[in-house]
Amino acid sequence: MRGQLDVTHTYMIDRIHTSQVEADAGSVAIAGHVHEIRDLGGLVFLIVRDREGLIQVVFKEEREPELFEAVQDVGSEDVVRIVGEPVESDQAPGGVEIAPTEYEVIDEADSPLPLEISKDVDVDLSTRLDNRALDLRKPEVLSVFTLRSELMTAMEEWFEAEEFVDIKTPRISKGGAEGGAELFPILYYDKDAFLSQSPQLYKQMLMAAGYEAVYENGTAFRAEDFATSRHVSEIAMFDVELAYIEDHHDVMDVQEESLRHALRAAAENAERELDVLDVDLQVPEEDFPRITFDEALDILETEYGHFPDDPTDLDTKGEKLLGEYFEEQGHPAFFVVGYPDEKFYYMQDVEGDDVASRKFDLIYKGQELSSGGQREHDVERMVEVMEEQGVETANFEFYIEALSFGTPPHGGYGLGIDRLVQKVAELDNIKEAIMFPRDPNRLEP
Ligand code: AMO
Repeated sequence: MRGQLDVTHTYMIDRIHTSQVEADAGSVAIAGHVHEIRDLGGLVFLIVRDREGLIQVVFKEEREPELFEAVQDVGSEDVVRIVGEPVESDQAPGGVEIAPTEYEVIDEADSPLPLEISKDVDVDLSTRLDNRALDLRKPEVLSVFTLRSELMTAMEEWFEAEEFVDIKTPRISKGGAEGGAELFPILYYDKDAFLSQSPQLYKQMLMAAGYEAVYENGTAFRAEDFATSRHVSEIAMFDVELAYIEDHHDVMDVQEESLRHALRAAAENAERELDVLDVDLQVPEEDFPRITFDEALDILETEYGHFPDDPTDLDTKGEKLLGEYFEEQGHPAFFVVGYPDEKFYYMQDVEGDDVASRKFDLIYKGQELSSGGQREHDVERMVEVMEEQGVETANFEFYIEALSFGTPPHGGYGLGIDRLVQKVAELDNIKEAIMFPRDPNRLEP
């Protein structure tokens, strides 16, 4: 963790965190949820949980009869505050236990609990998500989100240090850049509108406007009808755009360095979380390999006899196999560059290029994490591509116009944060990386 949340302000309930409790340091106050209760006759062990961990409190009938009597009514997940003397104990988690001198139940929890918090019982993901507010209490789930917070803080830190401007683009739009079928329609007063699929058009308009380098830590909505472990309907997207680039390699450099910085920060500052999650996070210190799309197809064919169904894209299996191929060579992350038949905003068919487009994907641990590339800043050329592709230019007039008043060469990418967290925390399903995920069948909690 980035340091302890300071819970000792005078206006807060008097307590310290469980992780700050030291044996023989004099009386302390702690507060948290009752994680576990063990009743051994004349002895009651309470394991109390706060954001920083667990601590054992031992109530002895002989030693503190009144508190012992009071604790008989305690229930799992009650919120309690305990004052007492920390003493060394080999059997206690963390090697310290508290002998209580004060005990107070701040709030009682209803019982029975619909979901076990402390016991490692195998519950399917759907039940966990139905009871997400309770599921989020589990130390291993909390660790996912403190790790996520660490990654995002470090990511933003990198872009701030590099003087990128933090932007916010609209979540409500008249159309989308990524494909009509994936738009969520909404009623906007008396007009039809959509939830934003991506800040794509806006970040490019900001390049035309001279903002030079921007990032947006935002949300994107995709109405894909999926049932996979890597798709959700509401995604956390980290978008980046920068101008005056030579080519798409400058964009990949930014992505590579910022991701390495975030992973390093997680490895250093989220040690406890990684430990709880049993993850050995290896930071890819070497340059990420950059292979062309054709080279990717070659590897799949010669090494695995695999041919993606769509010859212009890599399929899930193809990404996974390429992931294994590069992982064996010590590269968990690599770029695939030059996808054919790309969206109109990517620069394509450039004379002298050995690739069909300047579009790349970043693949990390066998899964696509981001798409990006150099954009077409020559508006006439872009409109030609739009027409070739049958894109209705009338829907993009504000964008075409914005780019027609002088636009520097630029490029960028969109990084799927939920997928990043899924891969770093080694979670089976992307939904485990999201506090309250949305999919075609889930609108609550
Ligand atoms: P793209 O559509 O590839 O590119 O999205 C970028 C990244 O966002 C994540 N992502 C998703 N994650 C979970 N569930 C989904 N349904 C989902 N859809 C996308 C992925 C993906 O790599 N405008 C371009 C980016 C750019 O060129 O700047 C775009 O949105 O990790």
